[in-house]
Amino acid sequence: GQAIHLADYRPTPFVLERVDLTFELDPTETKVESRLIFHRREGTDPEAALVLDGDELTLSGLLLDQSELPPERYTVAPDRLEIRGLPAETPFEITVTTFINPSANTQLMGLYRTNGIYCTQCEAEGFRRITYFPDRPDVLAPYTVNIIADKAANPLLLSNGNFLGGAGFGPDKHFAAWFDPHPKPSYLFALVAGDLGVVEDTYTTLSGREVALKIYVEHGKEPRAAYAMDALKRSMQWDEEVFGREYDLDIFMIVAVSDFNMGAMENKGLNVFNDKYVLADPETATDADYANIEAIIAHEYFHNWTGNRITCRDWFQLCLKEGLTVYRDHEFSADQRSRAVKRIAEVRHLKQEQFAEDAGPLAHPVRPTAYREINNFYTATVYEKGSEVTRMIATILGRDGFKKGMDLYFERHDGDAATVEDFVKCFEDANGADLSQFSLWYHQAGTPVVTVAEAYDAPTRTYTLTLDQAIPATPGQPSKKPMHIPLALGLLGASGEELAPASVSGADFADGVLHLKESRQVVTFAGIGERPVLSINRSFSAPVNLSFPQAEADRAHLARHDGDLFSRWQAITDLALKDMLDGVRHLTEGRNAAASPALIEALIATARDGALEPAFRAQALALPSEADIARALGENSDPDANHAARRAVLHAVAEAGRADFEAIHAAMGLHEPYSPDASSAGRRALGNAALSYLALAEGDPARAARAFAEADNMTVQFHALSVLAHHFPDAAETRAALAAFEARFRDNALVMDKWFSVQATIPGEATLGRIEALMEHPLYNARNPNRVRSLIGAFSFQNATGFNRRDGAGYRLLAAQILDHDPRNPQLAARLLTAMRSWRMLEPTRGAEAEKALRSIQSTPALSRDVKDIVDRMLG
Ligand code: HT7
Ligand code: ZN
Repeated sequence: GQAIHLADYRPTPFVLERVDLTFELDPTETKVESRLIFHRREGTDPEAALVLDGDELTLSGLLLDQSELPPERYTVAPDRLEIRGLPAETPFEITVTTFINPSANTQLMGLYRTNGIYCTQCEAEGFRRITYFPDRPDVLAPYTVNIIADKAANPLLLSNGNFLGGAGFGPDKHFAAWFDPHPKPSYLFALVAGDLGVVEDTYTTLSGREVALKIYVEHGKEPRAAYAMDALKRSMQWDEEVFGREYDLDIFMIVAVSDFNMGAMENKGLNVFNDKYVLADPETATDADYANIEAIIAHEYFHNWTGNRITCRDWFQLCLKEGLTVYRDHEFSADQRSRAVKRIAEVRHLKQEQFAEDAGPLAHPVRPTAYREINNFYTATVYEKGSEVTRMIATILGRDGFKKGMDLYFERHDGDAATVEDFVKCFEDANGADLSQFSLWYHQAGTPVVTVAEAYDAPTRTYTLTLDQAIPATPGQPSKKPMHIPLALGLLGASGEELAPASVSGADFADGVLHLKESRQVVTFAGIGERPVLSINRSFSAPVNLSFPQAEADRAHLARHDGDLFSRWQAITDLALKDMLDGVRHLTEGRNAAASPALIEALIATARDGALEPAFRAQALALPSEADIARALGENSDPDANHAARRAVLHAVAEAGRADFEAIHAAMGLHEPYSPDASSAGRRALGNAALSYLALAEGDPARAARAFAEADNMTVQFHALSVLAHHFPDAAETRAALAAFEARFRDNALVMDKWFSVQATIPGEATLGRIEALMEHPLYNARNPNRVRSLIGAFSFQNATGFNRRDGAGYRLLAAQILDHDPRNPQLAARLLTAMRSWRMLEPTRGAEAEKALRSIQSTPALSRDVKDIVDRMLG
């Protein structure tokens, strides 16, 4: 496939004025009639043809101003319709008729069927699978949509905008008409039809307009949508209070479906969700599920302003809506929950996903300049690093400066299809700032490494930091320019107090933020009366890797005293990671791995500290993951050694803290009536963490089996099941618990996804056999993306030792799965393949096996563009 380049962007030669769609729904032969009114853009070539996009379409009718077009005036193919000889001056109407088969649509892009429901997914390029259309985000128009369908099977007929009216249509059918007055690109189009239950509510906006809120779910599941509704109302209110943004239609609808390629979709007024991110009750959803629902409901709602009212000019600008909207949903969750704990969870996720991507063959800039398949750019870099870049703008300009920039952005670009440059310019203009160097964050891939060296000179009372920045080479970008890196920092005295310097030279330093802009800067803090302990990159103010071999005692000091809670967590994590890396080395030398006294002391003191919120203590106890160890090694990674070293550290902590963990487990009220609020969730998280350590210390499944049996909510029950499965996979207690769980929840697909996942993530080489057996389970369903991700995805992304078997069997299993899924659902196949994005960091034996598996995929004929693009880049 040919790459698409940002440099080739041109506006369309025709302006689309209006869209009028009529759907006659049929499971296998849906008729789509599309009437489009265009006029030629001023100043463009009067001869230019109108080119419409298609994807696997057959044209069955084409009219110009209601008259048939002679065949010499157009050329048609499944992916393209070109019409020539169109009027130069006056508007004209094109009527296109196509027939499509929603039941045969296994890609889940365009119009498809899921559980008897008609549903659409149009981002990024799914609308062209419905009708020939200028399917690009800079073509905006108001839409009228008429839906005709069998009445008994489809009592509900939904589309974007406001409901215009409906009526009977012949003996068995009915129709409904919708009008969306807000001009939108085709990727925000949605249609849903079928028979669903509904949860209804209303919201009164700041200016007093009443909005009808409806969440549609399968009949019988209505009670499980209550939390989503609550999260929606809180999101609407928060966007008014914090960003001054009100909702703009009479109705806001969410539909939950069980077959969906991603999390959710922000279609104007009619969001479509993976039901995993809507449905929750205490017996079937964990605290993590509740937090995800809150975040994703908010995210999609926030897109109404950042994405829909202001959309992207082209798909290179994807971070304009995604990075910004992730930033907004992060801020929302931080305000609803604990800011520090939320930040820790975000950074964990950022490092696990984005830092891993940025360090491998799929690294790309937040704002790329070329792609072969846009679906492959819905990445951690565009979303999570995109959010971090927005956060840094807020750090650099301050709260008020950021707000001024956002207000100008909304004012200047409402109704536009905008670019990243437009966005940045608003912050510059509103603040009189120059963000040109800062903008490199959008254009340079790779995670910067900031090297820190410190020196204290007692006689002159000066503390000196030498800071170097280096950005690793990434595909297509061998060398980089220095960036503007905002580093929040503090200097701590011996009793933990903040030391205020009399002056700072060598860098701009304001409000506790040091602005690193050159490849090397020597920064001097004057008037420091004692050797300080440096707390740097507080709250993770910049998404960088620090190379700072800070003394163990200093890390312990920060873990105990830092005023920035994030940095306390970071200090504990640094201590633990050092022990784990030492452990990996010791194990390869035939020695034992262990935990340092400094780590044990800091960790147990934190775990016991009743003045700290339980959710924070739980985050500290989680310690770095095996993937964190692999990334820190950077090369020659042996997942078995990483696992063993991590386990040894956890084990040492467990033994040392056994009595404390028993007390914590008993004190966290795991049997109290369930409430999903953040502080109750934090207590459960801490109690569950204690149970994990107790299982290690005791080496016996009895306690986890008891916790499993006594649990009255999914958070506690599923954690107990995970402890059983992951620590005691062959115990009778584990077999019994897995069987009891299956018997109880076999009719609940979302819970059964957890059952598949917990088994897929059992460490060790034996799990591959389990995966093969589970693929034969009657409830395994290769057509349901959630189920595939729960088994194959969990195994390949979250089971380092099981997946990275030395003999390469894990890679071969994944390769076979990718080739199996690719013809049906290329998006799903391509995403699964990214599980191997870090293959170049593996030790040589596994690396060679991984490469063989990748080459076997690459040499398979007729790969989708999605898989081809990923595999070529992975091997490139
Ligand atoms: N904007 C949405 C992205 C999305 C998507 C992209 C490609 C294929 C299917 C998809 N489903 C949803 C989701 C979001 O970021 O809000
Ligand atoms: Zn989004």
